[in-house]
Amino acid sequence: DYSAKLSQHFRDIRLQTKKLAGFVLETHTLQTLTENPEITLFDCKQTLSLPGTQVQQPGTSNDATVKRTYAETGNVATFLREIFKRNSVDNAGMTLMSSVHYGKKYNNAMWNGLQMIYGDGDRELFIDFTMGCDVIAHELAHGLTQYTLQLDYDNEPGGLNESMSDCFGVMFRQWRFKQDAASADWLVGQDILGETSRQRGYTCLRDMAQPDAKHCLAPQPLHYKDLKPGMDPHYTSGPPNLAFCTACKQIGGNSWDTIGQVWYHVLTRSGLRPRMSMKDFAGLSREAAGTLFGRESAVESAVDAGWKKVGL
Ligand code: ASN
Ligand code: ZN
Repeated sequence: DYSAKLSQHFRDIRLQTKKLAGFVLETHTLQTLTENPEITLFDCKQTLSLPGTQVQQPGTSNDATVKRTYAETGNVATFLREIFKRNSVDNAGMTLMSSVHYGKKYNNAMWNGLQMIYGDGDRELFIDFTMGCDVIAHELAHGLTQYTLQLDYDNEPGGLNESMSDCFGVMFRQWRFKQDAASADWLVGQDILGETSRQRGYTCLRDMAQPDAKHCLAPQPLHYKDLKPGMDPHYTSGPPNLAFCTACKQIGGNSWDTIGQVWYHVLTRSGLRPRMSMKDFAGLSREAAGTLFGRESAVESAVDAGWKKVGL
């Protein structure tokens, strides 16, 4: 059954990824990357039981949430394939599975190690979480991290894990709406705030350009030195989010063609590094920028400036 399948999955995941790494390397040049992976949709019908009832033909469903989630998940798969030459989150064509209408007025969305899960929101704090295409990409990016660095979900690796999801989430939204890094808003979760949140002056969940701003429902610290052990990963992702955003804005143009490629390189070419520190990531991204764009290139100095801004 589902929960047995899930715990088995967690037991096997590191081993699986090691095997997968070999498989992916061998087959990499054979992959045509012309097609997206299969995308499946399940309806929890306001219950907490997973995965729920599978929806046939989700692309033409009368349920706007189902239809939107199917389409947006496909767009994220296209983004991964076209921009990063990646075949689904595991780079081996894994089916992307989503459950919508999870629970009653459920105020969250998540990746549980196997699939995406979306609540409808209580309409006060949040609305339907599938309304945010950056939210959808954020959850899928947790899958991406799971099949690459496998960052733990505490302290510095946890902050990096959350930051990866915000970076790829926002990058996806910018790609989707063809926005320039220099003029984009860098808000996370701007499309999922409820009426009460808006009335109280909040405009987003997080702001990667100003992580500590008053308009953030979940404000974050700006500097690495402000991080302490035991803090929530959604809080400690502030400094790496600001580093990424600063670097992207300094270069301008398509975030996904420049700094995004650097971040992806570190994420996918550093092996399994569950305990990676922020300092490690900063060093590896400076190196990757030099490798991909040249030593003393504009991209390398932008990455350097980003990390310096947050004290790394
Ligand atoms: N929406 C949250 C996230 O994806 C759920 C969680 O706390 N893990 O980060
Ligand atoms: Zn997350």
